[in-house]
Amino acid sequence: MVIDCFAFFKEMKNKMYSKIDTKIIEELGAIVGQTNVQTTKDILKAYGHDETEDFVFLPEVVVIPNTVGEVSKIMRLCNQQKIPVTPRGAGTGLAGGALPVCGGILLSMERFNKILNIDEQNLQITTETAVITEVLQNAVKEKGLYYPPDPASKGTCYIGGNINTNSGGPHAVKYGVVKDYVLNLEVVLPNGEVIWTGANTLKNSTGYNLTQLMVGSEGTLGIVTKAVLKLIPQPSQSLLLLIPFESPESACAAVSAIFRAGITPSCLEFMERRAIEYALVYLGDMKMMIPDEVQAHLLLEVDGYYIESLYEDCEQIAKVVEGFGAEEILFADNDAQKRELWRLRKCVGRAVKKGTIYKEEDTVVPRAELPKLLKGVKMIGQNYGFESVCYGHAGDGNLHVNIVKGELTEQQWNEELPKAITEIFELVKSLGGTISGEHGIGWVQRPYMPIVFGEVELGLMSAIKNVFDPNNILNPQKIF
Ligand code: 2HG
Ligand code: ZN
Repeated sequence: MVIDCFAFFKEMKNKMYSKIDTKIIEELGAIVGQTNVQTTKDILKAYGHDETEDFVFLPEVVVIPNTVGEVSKIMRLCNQQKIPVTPRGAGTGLAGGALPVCGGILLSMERFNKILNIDEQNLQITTETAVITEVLQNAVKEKGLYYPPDPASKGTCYIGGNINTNSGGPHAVKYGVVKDYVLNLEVVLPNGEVIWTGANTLKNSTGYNLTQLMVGSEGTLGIVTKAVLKLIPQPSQSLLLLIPFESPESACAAVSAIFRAGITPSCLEFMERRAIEYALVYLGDMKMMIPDEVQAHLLLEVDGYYIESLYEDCEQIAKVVEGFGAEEILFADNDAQKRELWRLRKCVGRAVKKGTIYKEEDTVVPRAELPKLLKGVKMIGQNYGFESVCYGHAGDGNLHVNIVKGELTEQQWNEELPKAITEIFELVKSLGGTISGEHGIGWVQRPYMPIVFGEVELGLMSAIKNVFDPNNILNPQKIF
């Protein structure tokens, strides 16, 4: 679905924003070099989407800067001329955060791709923000160090995008999410000012925390150009278990019991049967016999330094899950088996989306509420007649719900489904949860923010946006 711009945005744009004319194009070329200013339709389309459904919004121009000074000059120009700017990393976002919904400039950060320093004494890394997450992880692993946050898209996503959505991934359950590793950020503000938000310290109680305010701000408060991140020592051992259950709800109930037994897995993922079935079809080269009675699996990893204690943990876990009807546990104790199981888990999102019209929800609740959440999602699906495929980071209480259009009519999909999603989010809220655990709000989840925030809270967020970006030129129409 190629949307040049909704009529509403066009009308609003005419009111609020200036059109980009040849003079502006020349000024941009003078800043970044004419070859880094692109206006051909194929380029505009290539940069006009991320991984959110099939949305494509055409920017008026794609600009690819190479230095913080260039970003600063571009923002100063756009702030003066009231031109909207959408910053984009690798475009792996799942909530439309990088969609240029108001046209204007699509600012691609792809050339900010250098690791600047790995400080082995202080266990810190200073990096530009278009470094691929897995590239950064491998660079520090060579020095025996570990940067744990590992979104499923870690092989393509940029660290800058992870910072802007406060990403998580399977290892967050033991090691925390991106915000737990961000110490200091170099940021270009909408008016072109360049700031550093914090200090390269593990502790910091110095005024308001501008660093944490930037983390998760989805490119709406400033453009992150450099980051100083905390590292930890790399664990040397890990074991991976695939635990089958007859009942998805029992699998979810076992999750909090494992923690109450005193075990903190390094990963604890849930996959209902349909999720694995989609993944096996998508991969095509993996054989896995799932007995008919098995309707869900937990994929559980324990890691550390002493293999014996990991085997003891696994014995304890086996006892706990047995009480929830777990069947025979698969032990993956060699790297090849581990790689295969992670390959299966990490492709679920892509597998469900391939060839289906879908909507993706990133629900998160207190861990022990997962069984009620899952039951509620399935009931709402029955009421509205849609298939949902549920999987995700059960250890964090973070359940990804991929809703598949299937046989629904256009009318049901466009008018009834938002009501169903509202019911899912109201259930999440009633369980003490919220509407995004790691994917962010971006463009697609905006309508649901009032379910979890009142006018005062949303008013505070808008006021903060207004302090940073009074002309509303940076990533407009996101979050609110
Ligand atoms: C995951 O945990 C990702 O697999 C979702 O957060 C991936 O939807 C996707 O593509
Ligand atoms: Zn996820």
